[in-house]
Amino acid sequence: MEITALEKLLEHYRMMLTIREFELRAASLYEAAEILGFVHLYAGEEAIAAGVCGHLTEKDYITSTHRGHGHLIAKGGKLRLMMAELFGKSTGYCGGKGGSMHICDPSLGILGSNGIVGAGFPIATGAGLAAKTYGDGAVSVCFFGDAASNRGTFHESLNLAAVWNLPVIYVCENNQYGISMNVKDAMKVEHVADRGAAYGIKSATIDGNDVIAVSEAMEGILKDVRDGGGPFLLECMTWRHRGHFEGDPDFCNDYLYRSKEEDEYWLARDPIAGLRNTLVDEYGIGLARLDRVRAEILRELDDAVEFARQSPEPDASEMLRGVFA
Ligand SMILES: Cc1ncc(C[n+]2csc(CCOP(=O)(O)OP(=O)(O)O)c2C)c(N)n1
Ligand SMILES: [Mg+2]
Repeated sequence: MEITALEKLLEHYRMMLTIREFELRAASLYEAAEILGFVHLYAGEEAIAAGVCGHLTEKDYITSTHRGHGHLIAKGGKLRLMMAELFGKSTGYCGGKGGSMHICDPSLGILGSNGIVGAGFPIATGAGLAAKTYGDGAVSVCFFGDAASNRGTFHESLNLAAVWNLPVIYVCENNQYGISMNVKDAMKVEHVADRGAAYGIKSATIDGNDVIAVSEAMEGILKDVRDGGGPFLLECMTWRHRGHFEGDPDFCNDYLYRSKEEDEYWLARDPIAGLRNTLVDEYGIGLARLDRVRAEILRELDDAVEFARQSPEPDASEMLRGVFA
């Protein structure tokens, strides 16, 4: 059955809000010390994960980053298992040994988040090589940040993907900062997408806070890549709403490295508020209906948190399992 444009937008809305509410819940649980370790939140960048993953199937691969919750949820990651992993519980995706930055689920094509910046490039490129070798029509998507494009793995991977004509889409989430460093201080070209030309890779820069723009761009790119057109570098301009990590003193209106002006400029372009306005103004969707969506999401999150709280800690005997030396 053909899915209508409105149904698609409502799906995007539900997905983006699920990610946002998951992140806000994670933030408060972190503050309450129920979640430990490093947590980097994706709030503000939801349109990219939703717009990109909305077109992928389970046989397609993604690699994610340290800011990965949104990618995983959009690719079908289970909230209960994700939350339990954040809690470090044995029922989590990695048995509680990975935490926020190492969740993976190969059965969903999620080849892993990664605490090592730029580590996803060779993994996604290898998955693209596998897909091409098997001829199974799968595509590999590599999410990465602006700062990660300064790593050698970016350049080596894009070059190989171009030379081997691999079905890989490199999706840059340009939130304009690598921790506290502005992208302008870290690279001389204006856009990460400019770097595609050096390797003979098609590229584009789009508004990463507009889920419709991301989804439309992705639709065309995916068709071309699946038809054997080779890799693509898609740069999505965006903004993280919170600090680099939970506990970053820049957050809470301290503006230690980002200015109040740029923060306000981007907060006014919140991807979820933008889509909400479109749904209400252009499609006549009532606010009550959107509120019901939110209430359902919050109930799902309550369930995930309760599941995580009730789950047992990993047994000490688990400590060395899966460790290679
Ligand atoms: C190889 C490596 N170098 C440095 C770090 C420390 N580090 C963690 S996140 C980060 C910045 C990443 O910025 P970007 O790629 O733009 O992603 P964002 O955090 O903005 O989403 C750095 C330098 C790391 N984890 N791995
Ligand atoms: Mg960045």
